[in-house]
Amino acid sequence: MRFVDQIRVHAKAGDGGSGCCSFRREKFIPRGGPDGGDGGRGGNIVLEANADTDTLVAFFFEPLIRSGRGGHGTGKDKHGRSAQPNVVKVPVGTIIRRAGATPRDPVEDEPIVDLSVAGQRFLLCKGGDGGKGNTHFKSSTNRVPRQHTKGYEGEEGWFLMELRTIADIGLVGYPNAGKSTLLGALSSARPKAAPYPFTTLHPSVGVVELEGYRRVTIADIPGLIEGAHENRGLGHEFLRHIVRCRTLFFVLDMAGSEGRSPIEDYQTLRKELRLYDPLLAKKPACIIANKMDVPEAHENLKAFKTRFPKLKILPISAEGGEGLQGVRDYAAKKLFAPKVVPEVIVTD
Ligand SMILES: Nc1nc2c(ncn2[C@@H]2O[C@H](COP(=O)(O)OP(=O)(O)O)[C@@H](O)[C@H]2O)c(=O)[nH]1
Ligand SMILES: [Mg+2]
Repeated sequence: MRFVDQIRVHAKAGDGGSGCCSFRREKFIPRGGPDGGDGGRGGNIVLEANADTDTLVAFFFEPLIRSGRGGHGTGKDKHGRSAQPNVVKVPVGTIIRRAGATPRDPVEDEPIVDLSVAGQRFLLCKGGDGGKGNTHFKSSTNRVPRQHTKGYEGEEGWFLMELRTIADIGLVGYPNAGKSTLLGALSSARPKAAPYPFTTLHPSVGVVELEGYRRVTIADIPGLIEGAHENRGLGHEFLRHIVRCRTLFFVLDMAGSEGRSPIEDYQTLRKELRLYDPLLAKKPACIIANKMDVPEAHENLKAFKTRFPKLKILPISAEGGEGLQGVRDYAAKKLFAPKVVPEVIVTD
């Protein structure tokens, strides 16, 4: 099974309960008026971005979302019970699009919601209103109304859920550039490992503690190779993961080990990203010049700076623990604007 970061689901909110047709029956009131209560509302389906969930795998096994129907109205003007909403937890960073009823149907380009902040809620399908009891149909000309209405149907639809947020910082680089070493050196905690049987591409995420109790997440996303944009290797899997990292840190082997050239490496990395999604090329990014403990690295860094004078370059030795404070400071500066909570479209 693959890392589930995209899944089509069908959601249907509860139908409303029916209104009731009933008349008062009491001692000494032989022909009482109508007293049929209204039906209750069907339960809404509400999505909630949840920070403790990091996969859509639950929907892989159960791609149907439902909520309860409203109770029917009863006599003595008793209204049916409204059903509780079904609040469905999805990972922070889940994007919802309208889809068709079969996998071949097109998916709408424009998302209907991006659940990007923990706690954010979105009303996906509204429960149906309850029907009206016969009390509502009483009039001067109709004292014995038998009309009552059925409950309305709950909204339903097919949706595509897509998970795109991985971390604040995505480490992008060729194998052996030092991404894993850097992640280990920077991060104090690892969020609980998600139980994906598919591990080769599963991004490894760490938490970096910054001054003032601020924290950012950083992801080591292995697997970028040349031709990734053509889906070579597991290219698209990889690229989809980095789309929603807020910033990218390109990790380069500045020592040029194994005959690599940092300049070429950087150009190829950028090219792969651009060919996959031009937006990726516009993402805020900086260069981590790693392995600066190796003497040759200094020459290479000089050449690199001459070639790319405008790039922000942070020289480090991930293994030797040099320059890591510079990386933290840069992360704090770039990422630690207070998070704006996007307007919640509908809350229940
Ligand atoms: N000399 C030197 N070697 C490093 C440094 N950082 C990582 N390495 C070595 O480079 C190799 C690849 O590192 P790794 O973190 O696994 O790279 P990844 O494939 O990008 O995750 C390992 O043998 C590391 O010990 C560094 O700062 N200096
Ligand atoms: Mg690694």
